[in-house]
Amino acid sequence: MSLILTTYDWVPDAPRGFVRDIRVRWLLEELGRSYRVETVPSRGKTAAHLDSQPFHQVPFVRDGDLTLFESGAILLHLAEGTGLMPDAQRPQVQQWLIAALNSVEPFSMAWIVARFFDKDQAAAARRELLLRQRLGQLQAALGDHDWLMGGTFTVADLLMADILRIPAQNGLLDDLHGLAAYVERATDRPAFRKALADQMAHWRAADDRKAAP
Ligand SMILES: N[C@@H](CCC(=O)N[C@@H](CS)C(=O)NCC(=O)O)C(=O)O
Repeated sequence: MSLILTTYDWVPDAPRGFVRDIRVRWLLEELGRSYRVETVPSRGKTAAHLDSQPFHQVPFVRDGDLTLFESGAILLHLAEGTGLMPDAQRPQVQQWLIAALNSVEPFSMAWIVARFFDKDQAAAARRELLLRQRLGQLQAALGDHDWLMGGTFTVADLLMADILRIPAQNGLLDDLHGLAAYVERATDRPAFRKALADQMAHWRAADDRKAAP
């Protein structure tokens, strides 16, 4: 059965390519699962939206009778029983996926908010130091391996790499060659490229709808 992925009906330029439905699109492409996209209004948020996502955020999915929000929970659900979460490594994959969400993304988000939203240079510098420390630790943990599980790309890599995209694009991995190569390796995968192209096409179609008389 086709899965329904819900994202916003429109967003401004800056978050395009980074709205978190990209993670779900990416995994669905990796798995070769078909899906269709529905939208909720980004402005004038609705009660119906709140029924599926209690924080009025995206993404959320409907998979048969199941409605799920939180990108991490969606990824865990979809990866279950697939090669992206091999049975023998399931606890460690879950560990790394939660580390991405809980030990890396909050540091990245705190820096993003200080730098790009609050435009508070002093706070951004402090947040950047803390984020750089976390990124260095992550690179050390990755060591010489291609992926967090060693030789196998898993859903934990998908999420970790997605979280690292904004720091990478803003130069924070320039001195962390191993981690930079890791992000490049992940985002060079055809499934990521397709997911990104599809998300960008979604926003272009949204612009066209807005411009239509
Ligand atoms: N922890 C949530 C975060 C979701 C989230 O922050 N979504 C953003 C789009 S990428 C959003 O909906 N922002 C609007 C808002 O927070 O009101 C998840 O991973 O699904």
